[in-house]
Amino acid sequence: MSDLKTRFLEVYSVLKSELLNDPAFEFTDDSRQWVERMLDYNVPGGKLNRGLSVIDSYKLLKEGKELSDDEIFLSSALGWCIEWLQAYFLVLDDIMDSSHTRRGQPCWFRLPKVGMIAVNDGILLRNHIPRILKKHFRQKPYYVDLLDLFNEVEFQTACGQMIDLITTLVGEKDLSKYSLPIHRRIVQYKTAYYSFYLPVACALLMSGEDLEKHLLDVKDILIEMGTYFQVQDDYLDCFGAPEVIGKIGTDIEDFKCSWLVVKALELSNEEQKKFLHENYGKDDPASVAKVKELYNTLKLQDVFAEYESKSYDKLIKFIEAHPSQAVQAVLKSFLGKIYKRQK
Ligand code: DMA
Ligand code: MG
Ligand code: MG
Ligand code: MG
Repeated sequence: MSDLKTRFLEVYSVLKSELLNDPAFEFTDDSRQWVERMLDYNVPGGKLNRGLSVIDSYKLLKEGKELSDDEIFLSSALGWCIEWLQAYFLVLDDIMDSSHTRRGQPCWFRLPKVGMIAVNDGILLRNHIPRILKKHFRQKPYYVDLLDLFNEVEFQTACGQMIDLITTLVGEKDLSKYSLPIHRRIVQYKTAYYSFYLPVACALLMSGEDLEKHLLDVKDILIEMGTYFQVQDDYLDCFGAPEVIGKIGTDIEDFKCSWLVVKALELSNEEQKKFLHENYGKDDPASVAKVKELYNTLKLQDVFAEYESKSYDKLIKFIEAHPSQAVQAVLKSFLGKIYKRQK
């Protein structure tokens, strides 16, 4: 494990222990154990790309200068706030998407002892973020901007989840309304802001930069990258190996406006469209298998491979047009981490 990742994980233990000793609540042994188990189960088990990229980005913005212990701690703490935000959204997303597994284990709400307590656990995870920020950033000149940033991005993500969910409302299942612009709008809000814009914005705030001034030209690139990232997620939902991505796909059963179904609709003849209308969004394995069969007939794996390499070229051009070398380095390192990802 890289040194930075080890340090990052140490910061998790510090933050967790502070939250478990929060003086605003009189913990009993039971309640402390519950929160500890809930955090360990839901917060640190992912790829940690979003969290680690705050430290990476901050380092690149400092143009390679060695970071002090304090700077490493603070950028890690911000990284963890993003991981906490992600854990909060995922705990609730898995309930709403009726998912079974996440990160190679049953979804939190699937544990018999947890069930719908997971809803409140999601709220708790969300409430931990301002507590971490208050403890470590209250005295910083950028504290208000930081709170505002997390609030804005949380709102955007929740709106993205809303449009993802209302697009699939039972009783209004109509595939013909699915299109690339609708898909784009959903993924921009539900994924791109919190996964791509937020880490870089955190690093910029920590470097004392004015967000308004700096982000205008980077934001579009980050949103574009986030869109590409969610298209990969949609692709892996169907074509990824569950043991590698750590989750079993549910997009077909859930009637999701996934990139794959949008592409399938674009490429289908009338007969295939009818077939798709008949089988998409049904919670039975035979219908799901039929949809996957059609995806194969339409060679969606090749269509995706082409999309992937085109997006990469487009993003690289976009990035290289940016005036700052430090910002270019941040963006390229980000892109390098997700290009052709298998999980
Ligand atoms: C999830 O989209 C978005 C958020 C904000 C959690 P998704 O349901 O496609 O994610 P996953 O495939 O990980 O369940
Ligand atoms: Mg989901
Ligand atoms: Mg979802
Ligand atoms: Mg998905």
